[in-house]
Amino acid sequence: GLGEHRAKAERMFSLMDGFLKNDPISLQKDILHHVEYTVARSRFSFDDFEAYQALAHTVRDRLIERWHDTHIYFKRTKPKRLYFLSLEFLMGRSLSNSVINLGIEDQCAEALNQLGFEFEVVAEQEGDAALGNGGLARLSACQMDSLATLDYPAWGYGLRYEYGLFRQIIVDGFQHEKPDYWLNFGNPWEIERIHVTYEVKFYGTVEEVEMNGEKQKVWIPGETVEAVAYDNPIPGYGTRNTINLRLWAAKPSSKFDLEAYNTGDYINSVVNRQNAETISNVLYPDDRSHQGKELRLKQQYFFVSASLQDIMRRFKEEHTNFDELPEKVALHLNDTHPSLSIAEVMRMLVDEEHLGWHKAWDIVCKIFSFTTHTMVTDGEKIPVELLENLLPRHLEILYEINFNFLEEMKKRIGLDYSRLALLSIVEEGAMKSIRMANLAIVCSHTVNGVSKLHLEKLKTKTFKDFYGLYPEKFQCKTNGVSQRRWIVVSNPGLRDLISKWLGTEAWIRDADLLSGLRDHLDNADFHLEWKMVKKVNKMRLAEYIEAMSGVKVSLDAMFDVQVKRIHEYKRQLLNIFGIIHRYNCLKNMDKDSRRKVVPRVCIIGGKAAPGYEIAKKIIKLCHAVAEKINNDTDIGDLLKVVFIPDYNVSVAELVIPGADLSQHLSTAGNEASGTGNMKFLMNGCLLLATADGSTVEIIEEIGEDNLFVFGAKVHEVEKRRQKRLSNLAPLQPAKVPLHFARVLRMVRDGYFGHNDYFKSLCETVEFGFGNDYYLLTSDFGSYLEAQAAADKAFVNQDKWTRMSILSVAGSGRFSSDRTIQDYAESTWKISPCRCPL
Ligand code: CJB
Repeated sequence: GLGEHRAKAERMFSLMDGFLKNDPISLQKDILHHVEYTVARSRFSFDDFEAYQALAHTVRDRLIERWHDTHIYFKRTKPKRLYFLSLEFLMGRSLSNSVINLGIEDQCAEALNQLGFEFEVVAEQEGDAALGNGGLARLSACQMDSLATLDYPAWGYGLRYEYGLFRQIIVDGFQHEKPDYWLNFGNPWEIERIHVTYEVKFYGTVEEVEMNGEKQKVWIPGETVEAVAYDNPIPGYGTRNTINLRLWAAKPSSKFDLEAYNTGDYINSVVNRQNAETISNVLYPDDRSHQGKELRLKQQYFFVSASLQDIMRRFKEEHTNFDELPEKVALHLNDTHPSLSIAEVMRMLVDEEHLGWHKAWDIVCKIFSFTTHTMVTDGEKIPVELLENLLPRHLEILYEINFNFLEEMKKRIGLDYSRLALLSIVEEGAMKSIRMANLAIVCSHTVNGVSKLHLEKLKTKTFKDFYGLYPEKFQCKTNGVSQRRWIVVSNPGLRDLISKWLGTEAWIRDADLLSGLRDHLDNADFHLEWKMVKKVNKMRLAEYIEAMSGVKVSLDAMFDVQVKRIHEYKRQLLNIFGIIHRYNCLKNMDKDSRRKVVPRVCIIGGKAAPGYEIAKKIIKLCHAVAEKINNDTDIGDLLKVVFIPDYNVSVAELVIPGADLSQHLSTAGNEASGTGNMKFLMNGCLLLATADGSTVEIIEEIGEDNLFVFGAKVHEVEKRRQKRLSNLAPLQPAKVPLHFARVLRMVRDGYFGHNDYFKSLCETVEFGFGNDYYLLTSDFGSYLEAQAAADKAFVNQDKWTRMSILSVAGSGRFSSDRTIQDYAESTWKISPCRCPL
């Protein structure tokens, strides 16, 4: 039984005791010690939050111990290291995850219990670390978990934003943004390294000097800011390895504005010092568009400069010859955001180490790899004007990289200037700018897409010209998520059930073992337990919904969830239109037919970028529709609509396990991968989705009978867009399906109020206006069919449960462990380096 496996796992983990012991008594002693000496409360009187703080510090001590051992071991064995550079990490909470990865969950629970506390309640006290926007940032977090678990000698580098992603408050159905004061109550999961600091320079001029008879460029910077390291230990599961996520914070440099001090302008110089800190102050909340903001550029360079100084220092401690760099260092660019690294490494090697341009370039091209996360062509650009002022030497270097690249291209493809213009790293035109993606592609040895479909689009559209030149660079590493976070932490009931029926917990390190669940597909007891687990999770979610929104929902209803950032391409609007259509159908039904209807709770959640008007209107529409439907006594439990505010990692941990059905509605060809779909899959929630991004591979894995696929396929989307445009004039309302037209009219005519406000939203799908770029009109029919198929399947609970089991059984491929192993072997060329017990 389960007890046995747990006991075996615990024996394995107890071998990992260090100086600090992990039995309940020792843990309890340490908790009380921290209550008194860290939290400074009396051991006879402390509350849940203080218990959380004390436990967190107790766990932190153990993390530090392992983290130390791991780094000493890496130092001794000098493996090739991976440096994962990302401006965003969505770590969420750390307590449960750490306790599970350390293998001390039961011991901690027992220690707390005897003190009169409950682990679950204590864990709820923790706030989220939300230093990222959405999928890209959460992917980084899952990948860190996998890197640690698989014993890879890796470091994560990022920024320690004082304010993470904004908190979403809903007032009258409108989104408001409030700052995320996540550090206000201290952060036990980080270690401040006051002695690990670097100077980061900005502005100034470039001068040419003579050095050993040669002309050499020197950058004379104008401003200096200090970067201070904050280390966040990342424990692996079932290993002693605990790797580091090093986040930088900006502090005023002691050298800052000495001049002003000396001239006696004391007050002003102190006030000016505050400016330095603004660099790492706040995360930019619009994912996927960071164009032309100086502060954002400053953040990027601050991050890049501090990280690379740290990396080079470590390299130089162990090696003397830069020829060894490619054998010892892999630098990974998580999207284009850290691409300035390329120019910075060149500057370090050429200006500071005097390696000579060609030698430096040769080395640089061997150390970088790049993953792009988007389907759009028009990527990140930095205006030359900004660079010229902020980083003058880097601009020169970028020009030189581009000059050499274009010279090489002329030799390869001839003087085809229109092609050369497309390849160029520098974009000419009204606003001259640096194309970060082109830079990253030219310099990286590998360019990764995040799903097969994404890679295909990169090759044939987005980076077609580059693919022609460097076919071998382009690879696919389909995304994955960590089963530790998305099953073990968030769904303990399912974890126990899986372990019991597989007879092992080994799937927590080897997700492919989940396929073994298929052996029990027809077992009635297994079915019964499976349904119980879902029921309990639905209860948890229902309580949360009632607490957040006051809406009481029936557990017999199908819990239908769409949670993700709000974007037009993700088509939350299609979901809302579907809900309105469902409402219309219910209103027109007689009593008899109504009895056969599957009740639904439609749950939507997600944040809109503060400046994204249409996305904000979608949120308001969702609330307006909910208000109407939820208050219609004629409808009752047959249909409820709920908007979950402030969707974040910890809300996801609650919502995903409680979902029966989840929606992934992006117009095919727009979602590079999607990772939410994988989390729902792992939690036995059925998918209703377009054949986009990684969903295509989910279909491959579980078969199209086990989810509800709808909508235009990628190759059909272009044709339909063309067709749609040819319908433009004269307007042809007859081409719009009747149901769609009716729903649209209701919104437009004010059935849900606020018709003026919703006008521009409606126009996005209307001909002659937004022209329905994302094809809601043409996908609506097949969307409703897929919804009907889901209703039908839900009636047959046996069939539904089978589909649910097959979803989990087929989710192994979507573990980030698989992704990371693939990256390690084929892109980074790093090997596991397991710290001995
Ligand atoms: N992604 O979250 C973001 N932000 C961006 O700026 C660009 C892309 C997402 O990255 C995820 C991880 O690769 C993908 O699964 C998702 O499709 C993509 O939108």
